Amino acid sequence: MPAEARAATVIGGGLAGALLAILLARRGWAVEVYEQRPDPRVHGYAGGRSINLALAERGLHALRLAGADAAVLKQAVMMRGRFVHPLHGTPGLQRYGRDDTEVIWSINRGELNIALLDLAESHGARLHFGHALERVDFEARIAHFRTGSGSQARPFHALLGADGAGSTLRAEMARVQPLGEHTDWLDHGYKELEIPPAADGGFRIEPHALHIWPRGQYMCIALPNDERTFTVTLFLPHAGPWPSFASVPDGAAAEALFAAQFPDALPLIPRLRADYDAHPVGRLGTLTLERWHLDGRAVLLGDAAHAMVPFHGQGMNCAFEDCVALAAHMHAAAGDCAAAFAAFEAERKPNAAAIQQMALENYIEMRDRVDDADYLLQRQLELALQKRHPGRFAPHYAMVSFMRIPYAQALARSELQRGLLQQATRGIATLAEVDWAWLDAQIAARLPPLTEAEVRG
Ligand code: FAD
Ligand code: E1W
Repeated sequence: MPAEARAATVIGGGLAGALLAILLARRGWAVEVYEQRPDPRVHGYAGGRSINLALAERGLHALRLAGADAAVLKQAVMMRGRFVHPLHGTPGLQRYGRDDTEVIWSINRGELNIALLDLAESHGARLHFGHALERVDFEARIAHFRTGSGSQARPFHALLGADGAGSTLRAEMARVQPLGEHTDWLDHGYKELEIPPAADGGFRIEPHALHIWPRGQYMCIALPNDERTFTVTLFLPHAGPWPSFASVPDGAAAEALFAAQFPDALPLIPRLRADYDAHPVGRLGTLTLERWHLDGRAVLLGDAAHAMVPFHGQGMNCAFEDCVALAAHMHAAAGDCAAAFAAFEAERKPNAAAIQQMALENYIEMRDRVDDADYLLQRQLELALQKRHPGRFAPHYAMVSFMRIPYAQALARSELQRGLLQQATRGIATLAEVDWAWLDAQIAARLPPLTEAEVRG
């Protein structure tokens, strides 16, 4: 194919943009990356706060394909399960998987981004920091960037939009052709706080877990950082009766909320007042588009195409799966970007919609159900059924976090399984009372075996 056909301009040097640049540059593509922020390797990462993310098998697999897994895992903290802190009752660890091969990883967003940018550059991608996309002339194929020293015009062959939930490229594409865009804002937002190390320099609570304080209509979570701190995220409704961000307007009110509802967490967060006052309330929502691309000229991926609520910890993982799929389609289409983008959209749109739905459903689960007896019994039953029907029954969490079965198939199987789990546990208190004959017959009849491809992708 002609050399200019194997050229791509990536908008956004965040998580998806940097990974996509690696995957294309490694295959010999000429890749330019334009990122609005300054180089985080020189200027530090946005704000300097430690923000972490959960990396699961889908994201880790993409990092392996990019040769980035070792560099990333070096700085990761293993999380074996969710550590639930009920208001009354005993806190404890609920394992995510069967053993330490089924775990997820807490990684620092800034360090991850820097590792990916370094690798992209080492494979020949050219990075342009301090370049914010502001206008695109799709007729002339020229993109205009705002820089510290005025506006810059750059010709392009194809634009790959990894510029996040507030994507400027998306807005520019929509001026040429409506994308069928819709955002469903969640009526809850979030605020980030921090648990510093203990006096002896160690972790203040169990390091190898994702901590959850479920409180029915709202919750707190904490993920470990390798510097022995935890990033705490408080999720509350924006408005309405206490507690909401409207009714907890400042640090003093937040301290009262924690004293009443998160009494074990309060002494762990010494800078609660100041951080609550200083940090913004983040907004959360689900973004859907009918179209992800403008023929062969531009395509969107990651949050720019399908931002989701964070409650399954899959936004980045899904964005990384997008990168692998898009790079593969672009390479296979031998320069026909319109065909590649159409094939990418067809493959990924149903899967993005599925994880968006599962992420919304998981908020209710996390804030309201993880400390219920019937929830725990259903999780036990899932593990028992996985043993009884290996290759056929996989727990919901395992399909999303430890397997690479397409999200849409994971969702379909989970919905069917949920019905069985509910029916099988109705009115009983222990697994000894389960009607195994009925359940085995249902599973044999209704759940087709998982294929190797569904498990490995
Ligand atoms: P981003 O990471 O947002 O990157 C976009 C990049 O584009 C940025 O660098 C930005 O500066 C740049 N940019 C923006 N506009 C322009 C422009 N005009 N010109 C040039 N550059 C531009 N996901 C997980 O998998 N696990 C988790 O545990 C998890 N936890 C989360 C917790 C919270 C509270 C939230 C809000 C999200 C969480 N996510 C998680 C989701 C995850 O953060 C996103 O899905 C992921 O960052 C998407 O990557 P992206 O590259 O598409 O976008
Ligand atoms: C994970 C922000 C965030 C990130 C996550 C998760 C959750 C709750 C949240 C989902 C989960 C890792 N989850 N945890 N336990 N059960 N489901 O797995 O990333 Cl709120």
